Amino acid sequence: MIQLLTPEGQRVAHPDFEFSGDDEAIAGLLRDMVLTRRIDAEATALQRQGELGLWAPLLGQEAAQVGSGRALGPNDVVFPTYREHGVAWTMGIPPVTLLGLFRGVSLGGWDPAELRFNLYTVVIGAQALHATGYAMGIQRDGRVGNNDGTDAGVVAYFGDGATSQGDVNEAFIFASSYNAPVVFFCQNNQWAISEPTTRQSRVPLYQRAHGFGFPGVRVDGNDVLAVQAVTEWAMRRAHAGEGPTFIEAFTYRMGAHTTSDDPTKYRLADELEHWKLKDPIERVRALLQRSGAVDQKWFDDLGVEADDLAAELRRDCLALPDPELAESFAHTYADAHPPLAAQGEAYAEYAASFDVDQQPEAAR
Ligand SMILES: Cc1ncc(C[n+]2csc(CCOP(=O)(O)OP(=O)(O)O)c2C)c(N)n1
Repeated sequence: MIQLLTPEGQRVAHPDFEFSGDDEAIAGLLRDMVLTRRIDAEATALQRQGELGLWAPLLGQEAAQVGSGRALGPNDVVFPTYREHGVAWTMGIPPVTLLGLFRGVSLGGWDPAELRFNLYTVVIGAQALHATGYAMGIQRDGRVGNNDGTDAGVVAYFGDGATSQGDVNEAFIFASSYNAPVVFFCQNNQWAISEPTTRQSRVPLYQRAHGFGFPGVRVDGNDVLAVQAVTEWAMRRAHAGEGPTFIEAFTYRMGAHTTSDDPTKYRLADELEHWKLKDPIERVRALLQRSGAVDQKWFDDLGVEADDLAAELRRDCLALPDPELAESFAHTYADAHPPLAAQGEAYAEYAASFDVDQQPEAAR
């Protein structure tokens, strides 16, 4: 397993991978992870208070998401699953737009083309095929192997459970057959809801890639420096036209699968205690404290920034407008067509039937 920073916050060397950033870059990664965790905690609280229908917490996966997100270049395109709040943060998605989805007032809210971050995918593994098809398109557009700053790549995020899904395996075959510039980034958080990874795969997940004919690596998913270094390497391969890579980020989902799940029903408490010692944020904090790269005021300011961000998120979430259902007839298809117009009219008539002022006196 590739590691550049131990759980105790000691940097270690690896023969093939090196973190390219300086102290400032490391502090930036810590800031990203702390703010991501704060957004996640606030969203979880909002769900518990009935303000969101559901939330998929990422607690414990901050390094896997921030490290990989920060490895992406200006032309790269992301196909996420439903838990990629930290990647979304690195791509510049305003966090409140994510909450809009889970509050049920929006079907997205950001422009995937502009932000290069596609919509969340709840259908397990479907985005692996979308990502591979998109990568094949990039390749045919001549956007790989130019080595002039225009090269592009694609990242598909998914969980360990998704690797059991047909779509993901089909994506592997297409990506390998066509040498597509796609990085498959698997966050092995050990559980697919209540199903442990070990029951789904007889070999470590990264080894499966070799059977499809492309490199697979396992990185310490709680080590943000290693995740960034490994993802940069995989993106360089994609950009250079060297084909797909599979990254298994070995991590742990410290919270529930979603807010409607209770992991105490299937997981031992000891397991969680063990992983708490590998916390992705604490090891970077220890490193920066020991090296003196930042002072105590920097940490204090970050705490204030995180609380302010959470307060703003809460305020903006509660202020999100409810959608007009009638609008969905305008947004479902690119162009209008007669059956849709008829459905829209039928809906308008039905909705009006609830307006008592519109009804005759006898019917009220
Ligand atoms: C095609 C499909 N089958 C089943 C489900 C129900 N489902 C939702 S999440 C989940 C487990 C996913 O596990 P994993 O891929 O490891 O992702 P994690 O949430 O652990 O990151 C399942 C089976 C679904 N959303 N889509």
